[in-house]
Amino acid sequence: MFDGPFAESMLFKAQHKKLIKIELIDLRKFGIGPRKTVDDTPYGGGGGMVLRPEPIAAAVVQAKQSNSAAKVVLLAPSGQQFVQALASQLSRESGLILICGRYEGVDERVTSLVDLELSIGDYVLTGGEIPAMAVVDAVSRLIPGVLGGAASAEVESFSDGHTLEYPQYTKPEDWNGLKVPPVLLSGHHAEVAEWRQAQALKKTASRRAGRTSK
Ligand code: 21W
Repeated sequence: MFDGPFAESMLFKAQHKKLIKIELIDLRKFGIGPRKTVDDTPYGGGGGMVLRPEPIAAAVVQAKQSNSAAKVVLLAPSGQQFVQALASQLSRESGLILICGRYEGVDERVTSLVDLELSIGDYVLTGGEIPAMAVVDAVSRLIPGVLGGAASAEVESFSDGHTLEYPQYTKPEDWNGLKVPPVLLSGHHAEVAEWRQAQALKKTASRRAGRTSK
């Protein structure tokens, strides 16, 4: 599941430049018994399977051998919502150990190994893998050198994650009668900057104020 996204341009280049290092650990390797069991039915009944604590604990021990200072993060639907400010904090850590739950979740005692529980939003996914990829992507792009020049400038001006982006335009100037705002063609940098700021604030107010239309 991780091979595709992590082999894609930005993260691939970042790994190649040794700005980030991604190691994958398959829990099955720490499975119990000849069947390499990693999950079982929940005590007290109910449906589904729950990940046992021992394989996860053994995997965390192995992961800590690469970096004993790494923060242990459990991706869980009940976790704290992952927002830009957290991405920024995590980008300053020396390493992260991301635990992805599957099935119906993980044994609660796993939380004794965990520094932080994160959710990427209030919707139900089938596992923590996609959330883990989202965390890796959002955190990696904040590590100096991961993004190219123009994009890293954008990181700085929108790092709060609260103000939405201003609208962007490229060629053609007139597309089916829809025209590029003249200020953007004017060459007046200060006016462009002012317009963008105003547009960003307008968009933020209309889209993040709980309205259903603009
Ligand atoms: C979905 C795990 C549902 C557990 C009684 C008590 C990680 C996720 C996930 C998943 C349950 C994130 C239960 C946003 C997500 C994740 C798989 C519910 C069943 N029954 N962020 N508990 N959305 N999802 N547990 O789904 O692991 S971060």
